[in-house]
Amino acid sequence: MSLHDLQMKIERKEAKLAVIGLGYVGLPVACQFARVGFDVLGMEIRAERVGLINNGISPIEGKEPGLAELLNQVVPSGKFRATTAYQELSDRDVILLDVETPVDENNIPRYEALRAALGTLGPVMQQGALVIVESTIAPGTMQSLVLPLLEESTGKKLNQDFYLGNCPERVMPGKLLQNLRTVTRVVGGMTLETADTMVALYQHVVQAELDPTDCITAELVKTVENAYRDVQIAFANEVALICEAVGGDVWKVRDLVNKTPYRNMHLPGAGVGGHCIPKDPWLLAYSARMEDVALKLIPIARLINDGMPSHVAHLIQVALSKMGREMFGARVLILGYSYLENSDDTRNSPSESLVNYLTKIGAEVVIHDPYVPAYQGDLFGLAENCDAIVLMVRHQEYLNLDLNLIRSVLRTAVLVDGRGVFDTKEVEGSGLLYQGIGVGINSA
Ligand code: SAJ
Repeated sequence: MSLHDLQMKIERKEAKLAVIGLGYVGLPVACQFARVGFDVLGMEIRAERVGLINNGISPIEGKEPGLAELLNQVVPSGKFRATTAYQELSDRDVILLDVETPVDENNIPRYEALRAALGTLGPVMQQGALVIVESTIAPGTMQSLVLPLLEESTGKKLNQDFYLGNCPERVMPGKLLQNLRTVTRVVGGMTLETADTMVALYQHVVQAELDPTDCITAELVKTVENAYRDVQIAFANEVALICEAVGGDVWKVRDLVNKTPYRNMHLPGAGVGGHCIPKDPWLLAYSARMEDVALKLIPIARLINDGMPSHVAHLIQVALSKMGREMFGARVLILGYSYLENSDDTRNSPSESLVNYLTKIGAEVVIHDPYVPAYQGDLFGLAENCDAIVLMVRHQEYLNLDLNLIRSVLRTAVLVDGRGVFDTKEVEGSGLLYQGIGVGINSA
């Protein structure tokens, strides 16, 4: 099939789609295309996940508005079904890859899932199919890994027997369906004609701008947009450390700096977690390293942000010592275990790092998080006989805490604020000692 014929089929929604990888990206993507009328086959290696999905049950944890309901529409309608059998890909016109692309402890990309998907797709892929990688990958991966693997596993030639592109996902847990609909997409094709055909596909589900370009640009845009955010957060964190040292208040400083035109100082805090920001800068840095470009800013920003949980541990130690207590044997209540406010997602959570630090130095840790089932206990009950309460995530439930009640149940009256949630004077007024990210002693 020619690219033109494929584009016609796509425009008529007659093209048969497949999504490989039914995780927090692939599943909503599959549902969105099925919702607008495409025949979508979901490919997933976890059989239990396939079973749940084919019974209209979403395996995605957490609140994803509309996803469970949408799944319950598209499965009974026959527009979407999941399978573990790769052979069923043989009649698919367009195949989207939404598999994990993590980095390892040395910050090297791990493409096992991507290689496996391409290796099993190859032998069954039909003539004239379009393959689109939506996973976030290091710039250059389409050319250096995806293309050769596909040509090898299919025995076919690019732009003669199949077409190839990269359209990085831009989803955020808690807003998966909304982001897929409303966030612009960079649509990278191995040829501009391929990019145009991809635009014809995404136009059916994306109500925002679609920017056709080449693959290297698409790979760069996704990793750069997240490295940009990471560096911005690291700058805010470094300013917070300065403010602590010189007796400033970073939250006031930030508000006033951002009144200056063209400034957008980000929020300092107890750390940077999640599935994107901690990983994508390393994907970008990997490509630079492969070309012997020595980076400084992007790696050091990662180290600054990864250092924030241990800085919170330091603030706890400082506060406890002011109250004549050691960290060893102290009982510390952590407020918030997810990586993001009002979310149950705990991936790469800064709180997990803090808990490890505190446990290592002999403190006893108690955790509360209204969104994470394992930690949904009674906050005030948990605070009893604690020597410090530490705010790590600005969940809405914590924004108006009864500080007097907290004071009355704590054994030692220490509050450590990792996200600039509390007013220092209010905290001190309730008899608690305040210690917080970016707030110097004199300014407290
Ligand atoms: N954080 C700060 N200071 C800030 C912003 C965030 O410390 O100023 C921390 C958060 O507490 C969290 C981590 O960084 O631990 C990540 O927060 P995030 O708001 O970036 O949320 P993510 O990780 O879900 O980021 C995703 C990204 N989207 C994609 O990769 C497609 C990111 O590019 C988006 O900017 C973000 O969602 C969003 O806000 O939409």
